[in-house]
Amino acid sequence: MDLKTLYDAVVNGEVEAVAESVQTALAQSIPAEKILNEALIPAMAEVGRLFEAQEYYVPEMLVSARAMQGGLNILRPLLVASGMKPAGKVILGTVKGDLHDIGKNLVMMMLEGAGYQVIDLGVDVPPDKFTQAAQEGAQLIGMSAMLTTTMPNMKVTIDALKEAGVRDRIKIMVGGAPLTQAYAEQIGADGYAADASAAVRKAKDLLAS
Ligand code: B1M
Repeated sequence: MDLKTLYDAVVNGEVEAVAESVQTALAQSIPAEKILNEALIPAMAEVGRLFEAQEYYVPEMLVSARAMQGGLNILRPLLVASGMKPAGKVILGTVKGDLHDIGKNLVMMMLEGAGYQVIDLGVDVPPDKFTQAAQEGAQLIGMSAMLTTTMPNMKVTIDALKEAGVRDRIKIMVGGAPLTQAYAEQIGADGYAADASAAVRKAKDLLAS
C-alpha cells in the first residue's frame, strides 16, 4: 500500500479508510513510526494549512482530526513498545469554572497529530491540578478559556505555578475565543494561539526556545 492513500484519507476525514489503511500498512510490515511520520503527521499539517487558508473550517478539521486519532489509536501501543520518543509532553486543560472543551479537544488532537504526548486534564481544572501535573514532568502547559469570567483563572493558575516553584521550568500557552496576544502577555503566559493549527506552531516555537 502507498502511504499517500493514508495521507489522503486523513486529509479527507475518512475515518474508516484511515483505520483500514493503517492496518494494511502494518500488515505490509511498514513500521508504525514511518506510518506516523510519513502519513499521519504530514496529513494533519496539511489540514492545518487548509484551515489557515480558510479552505477548511472547524467541522472539516474535526473530522480529519478524528480520523487521524483513529489511526493513532492503532499505532500508539506499537510506538510505545518501539520506544519512540514523543516530540514533547504537553498538559492541557480548560480552566476552573469553564466547561467548554470542543476547542481544547481540537488543540489536543492537532498536537497529538504533530507527535506530542498530551495529558488532558479535562474541563473546570483548578490551579492545583495544573500545578500537580506540571510537577510530574512536562515541557508545556496549555490552558483554554471560553468565558470572560473564567479568563482570570489563567493568571491565578500561573501564580499557583510560581508559588509551587515550577513556573520557570515550563512554558505556558493560552488560547480560547475571548483571549488575545495582549491578554496573554498581561498575565505572563509565554504564548498565545488563536486556533488549533496555530497552537501546534506556537508549541513548536516555545519548545524550541
Ligand atoms: Co457557551 N458560551 N456557555 N456553551 N458556548 C460561548 C463561549 C459564548 C460566546 C456564547 C454567546 O453568548 N455568544 C458565551 C461566552 C460569553 C462570554 O464569556 N463573553 C457562552 C456562555 C455565556 C455560556 C454559559 C455561561 C451559558 C449559560 O449557561 N448561561 C455556559 C457556561 C458553562 C461553563 O463553562 N461554566 C455555557 C455552556 C455551553 C455549553 C455547555 C452548552 C456548550 C459547550 C460544550 C462543550 O464545549 N463541550 C457551549 C458552546 C458550544 C458554546 C459556543 C456556542 C461554541 C463554543 C465552541 O465550541 N466553539 C460559544 C459561542 C461561539 O463561540 N460561537 C459559547 C468551537 C470551537 C472549535 O472553537 O472553543 O473558540 P473555540 O476553540 C478554538 C480557538 O479558540 C482555539 O482553538 C480552537 C480551535 O480552533 N483555542 C485554543 C481554544 N482553546 C485553546 C487553547 C490553546 C490554543 C488555542 O492553547 C492552549
